[in-house]
Amino acid sequence: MQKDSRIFVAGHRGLVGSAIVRALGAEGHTGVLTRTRAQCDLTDQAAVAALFEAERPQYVFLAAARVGGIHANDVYPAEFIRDNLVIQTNVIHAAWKAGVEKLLFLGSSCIYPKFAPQPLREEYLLSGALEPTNQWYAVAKIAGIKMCQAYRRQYGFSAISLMPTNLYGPGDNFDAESSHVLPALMGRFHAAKAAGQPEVTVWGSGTPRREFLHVDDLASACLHLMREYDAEEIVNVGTGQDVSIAELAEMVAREVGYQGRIVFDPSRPDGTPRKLLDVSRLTALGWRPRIGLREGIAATYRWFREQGA
Ligand code: GFB
Repeated sequence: MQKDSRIFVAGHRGLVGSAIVRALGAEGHTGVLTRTRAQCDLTDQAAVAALFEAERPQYVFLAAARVGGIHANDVYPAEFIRDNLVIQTNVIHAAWKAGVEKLLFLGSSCIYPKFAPQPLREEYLLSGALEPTNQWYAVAKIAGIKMCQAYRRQYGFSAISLMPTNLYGPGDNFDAESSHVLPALMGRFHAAKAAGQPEVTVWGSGTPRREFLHVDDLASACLHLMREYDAEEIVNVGTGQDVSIAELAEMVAREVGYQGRIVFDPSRPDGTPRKLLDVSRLTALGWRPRIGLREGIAATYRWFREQGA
């Protein structure tokens, strides 16, 4: 990527896309191209084809997706499978047809089998059954990986796929029901502190373990691999360290300054017991995360309060 390359970031208003745009800007890229949904609906095949024909981007970061936490995945299965399949199919195909030099597709650590050995190595893909709550999203993401590999094999298209672990950071969705755990708990502890509530409920048993990566680190990994990596194998992107949900809740409560009780609601699903990525392939490619979880939570809470919460 040259500083003046034409670079399309699909999904630039989301957590990941906005971080990629920030990272490109910070590195002095002047040819960043974005479109809001009103300007180009990525589920509209003809609109996507027309955009690529008109703008002829050279590089594409495919960060547009329907995403959400465990509850949203579970209650909107049709939207999660349909929107993701359609968006990624439209963008990957149009990018290849319009002669894009390289495309980076973002998957998710939930593509791995629910009970795969830990840490999760890239070759565990399709070696077992998926976690039921997010199988719809996972199947769509797996189709995206396979599409990138198929277009590389048949057409020589430089499409690479990264599998990020659970992400968080500025620009996240803090809605109580549809969000991921970290912003959900941040919002809940913040509101409970303000209201003087004696206890806060955390979904599930608190025992599942998750690995959290700050989205600015993910964006840095995306830029690095767009420059340095060009092969069909998927690449995990994470920190290689995880915490239990109970530990995460303690960390978030401490940062927010909430001193009440933390209680667990076992009627809510736990999801996958553990999702820790093996990041040796990424490390061998010369990239490491920089933002620790404690520091990242503090920065995200500062951003959250700046939004007027
Ligand atoms: O963040 P989360 O929804 O992602 O949930 P997943 C992680 C864990 O936190 C689960 C627990 O064990 C939840 O039960 N948890 C506790 C909570 N309190 C809360 C809460 O208030 N909100 C939420 N959301 N969780 C998603 C997938 O799974 O991860 C997606 O469904 C995607 O497809 C994403 O892959 C990265 O890691 O369980």
